[in-house]
Amino acid sequence: MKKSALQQARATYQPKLPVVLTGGAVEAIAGQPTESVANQAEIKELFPNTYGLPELHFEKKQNSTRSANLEAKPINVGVILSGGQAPGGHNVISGLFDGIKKIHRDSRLYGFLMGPGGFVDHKYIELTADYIDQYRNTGGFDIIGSGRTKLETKEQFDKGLEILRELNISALVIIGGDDSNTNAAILAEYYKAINAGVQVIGCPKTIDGDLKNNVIETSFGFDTATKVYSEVIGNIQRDCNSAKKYWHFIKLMGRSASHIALECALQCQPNVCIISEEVEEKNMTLSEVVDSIADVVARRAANGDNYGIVLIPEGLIEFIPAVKALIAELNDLLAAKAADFATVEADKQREWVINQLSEANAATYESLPLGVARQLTLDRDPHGNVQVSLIETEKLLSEMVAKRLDQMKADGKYNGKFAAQHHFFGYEGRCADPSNFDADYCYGLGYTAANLINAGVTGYMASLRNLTLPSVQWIPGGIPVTMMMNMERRHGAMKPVIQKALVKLDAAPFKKFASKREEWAMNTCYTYPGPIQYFGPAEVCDQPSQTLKLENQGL
Ligand code: FBP
Repeated sequence: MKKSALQQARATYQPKLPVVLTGGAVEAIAGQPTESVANQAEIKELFPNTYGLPELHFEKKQNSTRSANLEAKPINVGVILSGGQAPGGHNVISGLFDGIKKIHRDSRLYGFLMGPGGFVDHKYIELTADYIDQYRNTGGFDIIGSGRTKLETKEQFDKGLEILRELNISALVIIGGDDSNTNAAILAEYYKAINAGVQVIGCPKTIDGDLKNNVIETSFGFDTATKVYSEVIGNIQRDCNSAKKYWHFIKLMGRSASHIALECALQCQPNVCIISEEVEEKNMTLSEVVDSIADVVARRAANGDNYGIVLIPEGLIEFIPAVKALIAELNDLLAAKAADFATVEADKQREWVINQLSEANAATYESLPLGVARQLTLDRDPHGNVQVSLIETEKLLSEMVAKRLDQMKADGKYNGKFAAQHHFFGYEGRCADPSNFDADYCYGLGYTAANLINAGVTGYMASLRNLTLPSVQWIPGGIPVTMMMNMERRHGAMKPVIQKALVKLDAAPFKKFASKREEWAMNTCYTYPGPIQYFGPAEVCDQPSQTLKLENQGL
């Protein structure tokens, strides 16, 4: 395989491990027993074997001797990449590999191919040192591939156990987002209940940044993806400020939460950034969102500025309260009547849906542009989510803004020119070579997962804390997954799931944005973050995201 000059240079990068994990053996120190974030009684009943476990952190083993290490036994470990790609997955796997090899040089690592499906179908490869070396510090999940098969049934768990037994695997590491880690916890509980002798450990992955809480500071991939988007947004801002003739409507990935849009806004200072969580909190309608953008366009036009930048989170549509209520009813309806719906001819589906819905939701459904309404009834992903990345919200909003401006012009309230360009940034950020932050974070997560396995625990997520300090000072540990869970409605029934972290309107990142947005709307205050730098001074190369800095260190 031909390698670019950067690939070759990057291959030699040695991720910086927390100092605790370097040198001799470590021991897991247990904190207090934990409780789930909500619905404690229900979660406890569903997870009798893995509920209430203590948080763990690692410390260097006192008086660790070489003979203690010699007592260690080789461990065979399986690893799965689950869900959407996120920069750094390859480093989790290389950290895991190096970690289990350090525990015992005869330990072996097997990668299940194309996500959880490979586990169920017994498709795997052994990950050897030579193979892993080709992937160190690279983006992508192509080392073993990823997939969105949902691991949820007893049959799948039992089928997976067959291959684990065949390969003598005693621990499985699932690298995934909130849904995949929820399933990892269910699998851990099941294997523990049947005494299968298999530990299950999760790792927090998703560019969306919505798998985080008091104990998991961020998911990996968010840092790199937002840096890639911010580079390109910055470039568009410069183009925009040079030609001064377009309004750019930029949709950014993030299926549900608006963390990506908010982070890019903090990095780039655009004229408008919509935050879905605020739209929901203020109970805004779609037309009020449009009005808010048209208002900025008109006020800038009054100053002679017929150009600007609007950032739109891809999950927006689901946060407009009326649309949210509609989607909730559609989810239940399509789950309950999937067979009936499948028999309805394509041109009759709209009418069928309208007839089944309650009056209020039917009215919302009818008011949506045809393409958007149709998208809401199409197949969910295997976790039951509407595939919002397929809804062209950036075009929908700019068309509605153009109409609104026409009205305003007719009313004498706007006298400018409006020409729009549309962009969607999502996939281009998911497989970038990990930033130094993500390279270190991911390698450390994999290494921590190896130590959790060595500590004999199950139902834990690998964690690194103190992430705004230099990576050598990060604190490795493990968090019981049940601690992050609550009950939510999925596919028409209440299920235990990891609570998704949405943008908090009372937290520092949003407050900083809110305090600046009027200035950014009217003045042109664009910043240009430029491309990710892999080599050079730490203040350029090793900076964590603005979100993390603001969350950990405040305004
Ligand atoms: P994960 O939650 O699995 O990490 O995926 C997040 C994401 O990148 C979203 O931002 C986006 O909406 C979705 O995946 C796209 O999914 P797909 O890759 O299946 O098109």
